[in-house]
Amino acid sequence: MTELILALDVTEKEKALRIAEACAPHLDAIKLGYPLILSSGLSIAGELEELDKPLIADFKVADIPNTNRLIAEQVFDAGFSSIICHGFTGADAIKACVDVAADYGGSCFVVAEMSHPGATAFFHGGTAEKIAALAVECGADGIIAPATRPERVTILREIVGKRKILSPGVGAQGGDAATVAKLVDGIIVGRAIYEAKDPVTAITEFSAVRTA
Ligand code: O7M
Repeated sequence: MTELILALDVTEKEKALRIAEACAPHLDAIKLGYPLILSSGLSIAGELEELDKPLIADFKVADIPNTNRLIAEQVFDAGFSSIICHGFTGADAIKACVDVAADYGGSCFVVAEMSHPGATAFFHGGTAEKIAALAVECGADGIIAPATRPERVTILREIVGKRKILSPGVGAQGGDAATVAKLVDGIIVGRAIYEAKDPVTAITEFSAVRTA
């Protein structure tokens, strides 16, 4: 079974709440990031809590350990159950997020490799592999790896073993849901759902991965 995570990058609060509520029965978690939180405020997390779905904070935290800790505390205090941080900042910075997540009984995921074309400039050549290994070493719950490059996901799986892989890049970025779902623990889908004429019909199609 693969989880279906909705990337709710909708900058209009009422629309975001409407889509989240309508799609909730078909998803396993909702990922919120800068687009929605900068437009609606962190309190949107509290408003989504009544849907009773795990909320993932995608701030791709990438600072010194103390600042990472302060950010992570705000995130979990706001009601999120997971935080996503970057890994290139090193073990101590990752650990700061992992430790706060553990204090709150939450999870921490580390970006190992990104999905867009330009990501290859810095993530390839061994860097993504190193970040994935560091994520394991730091006790992170899993990594983020690109649905646009299933062959890379397979390589990173070798490194992280049973830790979770969450994978964005399905749909709008060209990744194929069924192919990637076989390799990962969760697929992250945004525009292909929230920009669809009927988001519920769209998410229902993706939700096949939850039972496959
Ligand atoms: O399906 P999309 O392309 O509309 O949205 C994908 C979401 O995943 C969107 O919220 C991106 O910010 C995010 N994402 C990527 O697309 N690629 C990455 O490499 C990493 C992420 C991500 O979620 O990082 C945690």
